[in-house]
Amino acid sequence: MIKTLIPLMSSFILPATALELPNVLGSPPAKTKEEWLKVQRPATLELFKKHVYGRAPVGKPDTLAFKVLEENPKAMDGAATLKIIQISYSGPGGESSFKLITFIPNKATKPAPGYLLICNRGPENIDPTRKQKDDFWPAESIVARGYVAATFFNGELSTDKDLNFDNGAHKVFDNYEGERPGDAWATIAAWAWGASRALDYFETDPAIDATKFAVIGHSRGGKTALWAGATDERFALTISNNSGCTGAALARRKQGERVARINKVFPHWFCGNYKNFDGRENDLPIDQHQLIALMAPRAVYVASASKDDWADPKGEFLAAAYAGPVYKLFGLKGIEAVEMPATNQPIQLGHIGYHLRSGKHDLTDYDWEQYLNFGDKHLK
Ligand code: GTR
Repeated sequence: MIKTLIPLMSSFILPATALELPNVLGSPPAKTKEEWLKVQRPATLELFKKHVYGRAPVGKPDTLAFKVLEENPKAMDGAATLKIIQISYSGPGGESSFKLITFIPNKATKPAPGYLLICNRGPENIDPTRKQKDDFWPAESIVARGYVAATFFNGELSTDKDLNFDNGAHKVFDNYEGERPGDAWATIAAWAWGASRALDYFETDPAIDATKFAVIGHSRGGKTALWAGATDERFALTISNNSGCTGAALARRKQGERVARINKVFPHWFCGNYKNFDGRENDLPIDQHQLIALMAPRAVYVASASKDDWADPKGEFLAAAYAGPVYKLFGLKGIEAVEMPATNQPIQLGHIGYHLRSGKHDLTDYDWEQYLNFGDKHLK
């Protein structure tokens, strides 16, 4: 593996402690966007499948079906139409389904763009009746800005503690002879698969513009959003909120949560092969700046919180910055800086956005405000 000392952009100033990272442009480095798309992007994605997130056994299944469970054209005091869709699928292991909650702005005069939140918190955070409201999913504000507010609960695709992979999408599609392969998908990949199936639904709804959709998640949901954006090029914008280890943060910085720790406490999140890198971050064939680069030329946003050392804000920032050379191949701007911005000073110049919110590990109104501003540039 060819490693390059960063930075890779001539305009960049060397950071004080240079990390040795795999070249974001691949090996040998792509020199044109065509080379990137044809050779190095697929090769990079393959490395993440094989060593980190695992391989989904199926994309859009032939058995995928949508059923409207509830529809209310006067939700949110008339501002939105609420649709709760049951997304069901079947395969060798039987059938399963999950619920997609969708508020479509009524004032829209054309198919509306939107934000799909992968919810890793409880039902009270995504209450479709809106009796309970929470900053984690400010659906009213999203709708007021002209966007579809959509969400689903990750645990309906695969529970967040299940080590046997015996429910949801795993129960339906896992069909391995003998031992589970080291590159078999795990829960993060199953949640990301669910995000893609939600997008399949949006493609069928004439009130929704599925070509202008953001996928967003917080923490483990942020790791999932990045994987969804990497594996499904239909997502126009990918947003990682405080995703940390094996999300946006560079593994080789070895700050905050580390690979061995995440594999020990959450053995069901990543594929079996990822455990080969416990305590061996430098031997990973990829690092997380390359995951962010897989979004190019689509828009991507990474956000950190100042008191979230566990997620390594600086590692998240640098990964976003070091994805830049791939965007350059497309003639697009990235972050264009290697110094972290001050708190609450969002960088939204180009196709890679970043902010460091003051405060703790969370998804807040402040974060959403920045994501909606970024969406105004890239989704409208
Ligand atoms: C933590 C975990 C992080 C992050 C977080 C969350 O316990 O160490 O990687 O994902 O949970 O999802 O809230």
